[in-house]
Amino acid sequence: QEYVGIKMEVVEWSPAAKEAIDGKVGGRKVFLVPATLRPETMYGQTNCFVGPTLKYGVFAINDSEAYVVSHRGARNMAFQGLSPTRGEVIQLLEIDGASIVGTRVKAPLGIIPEVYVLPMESVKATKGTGVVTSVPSDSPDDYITTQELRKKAEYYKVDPKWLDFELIPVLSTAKYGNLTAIEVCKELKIQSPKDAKALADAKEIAYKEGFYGGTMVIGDFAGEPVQDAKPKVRAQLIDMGLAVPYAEPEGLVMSRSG
Ligand code: ZZB
Repeated sequence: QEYVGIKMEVVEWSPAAKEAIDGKVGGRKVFLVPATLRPETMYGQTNCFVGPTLKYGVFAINDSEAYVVSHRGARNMAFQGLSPTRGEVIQLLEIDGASIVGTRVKAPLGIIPEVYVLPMESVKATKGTGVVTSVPSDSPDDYITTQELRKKAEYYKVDPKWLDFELIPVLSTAKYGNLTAIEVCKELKIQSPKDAKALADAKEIAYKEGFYGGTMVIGDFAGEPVQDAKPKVRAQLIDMGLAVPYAEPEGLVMSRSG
């Protein structure tokens, strides 16, 4: 799978992360790096997600930058030019997902320029980098999870102010209008992140409708079909140094080597 890794630069660490990281990154800029297949939706980022029970590492990419990703993500990156020595990772420290929550990061191309890191229990350690950027206008998982966090902020240990945002229309489709995720969740009557099966269906529907039937309503390619805008936004992000190409090895290779 050809993802893009979005470089979400840390602006302010949560107190727990600050304590863990202090003195260990050697002056490097640190980025959370979610893998996405939907670069054209980056205008609508409202937050970032990590798995609260997952382990992450802060990995040196070179002398000036470090990325927060899963160990698996870092290992893949090390074979794609994203490490000082090919195939070798340099982990500066390990950190729990739960401690990263509350960190403030930049959202490249985002209408909301800085967003918070929030917990999402369904983040898979076995996919991408284990970090996810959230676009609740177009991703049913992101929409339902942010709604759930709002309802039970105390339980999830999140400050309601981290969720103080509105959805941003990014693309419009004839069938669902310009907030596809809300409409698809309504249609499938999805109430909770625990409706995993329905959410998987919703993702499929939202993805297809957006890609084949969507028109951009924001950004440099407003008015263009999503299919045309997607590679252009991707290239723009990479050219601006705001993202890096990130490929996921397929099937056999990964299942054999872990
Ligand atoms: C931003 C975004 C905007 C995404 C959207 C989707 C949508 P796929 O097709 O199943 O591979 N993702 C990435 N890594 C993980 C992970 N470890 N655990 C859970 N979710 C993850 O899905 C790729 C998408 O799943 C990625 O693209 C990422 O969210 C999420 F409007 O990034 B996406 C209808 C989907 N819309």
